[in-house]
Amino acid sequence: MVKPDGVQRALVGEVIRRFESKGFILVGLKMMQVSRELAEKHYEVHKERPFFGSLVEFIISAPVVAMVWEGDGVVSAARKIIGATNPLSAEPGTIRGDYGVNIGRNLIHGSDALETAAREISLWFSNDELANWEPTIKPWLYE
Ligand code: DAT
Ligand code: MG
Repeated sequence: MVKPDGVQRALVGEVIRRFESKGFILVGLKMMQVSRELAEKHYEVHKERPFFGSLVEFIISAPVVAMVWEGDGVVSAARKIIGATNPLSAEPGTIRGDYGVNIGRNLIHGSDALETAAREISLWFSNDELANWEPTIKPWLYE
């Protein structure tokens, strides 16, 4: 999910480009203004953390772009493409490493495990918002 700062900074295309050119397959995409309820549910694991309140306020402060990507190892690969939570520690070449400086403005969210991804996809998307398709170039990406 491209967070409000990524959308405001016109980095949506850059984020999509990185995942597309890696070889992952886009199956869901929407811009949305997140409700407080969805933001709180999404970040439920962090509800006791001191930053929870400001994190929720930030996520609902402006539109985000939610996406679902498919492909071999996509969850762990996406975390690597995204980079460390704190952009100052994130390696150059990662999204956060290249574009961010502040942990509260780290541009993008990525699911951290398969089970989390399943939970988050069902939280953010209905089934009819997800495309079931195979790019014709798939044999050139996957053996
Ligand atoms: P990630 O987004 O890399 O999965 P996380 O799940 O630990 O990181 O935290 C969720 C978000 O909360 C993170 O993207 C930014 C914010 N956050 C995390 N730790 C923070 C901290 N110490 N201070 C302020 N915001 C923090
Ligand atoms: Mg996380």
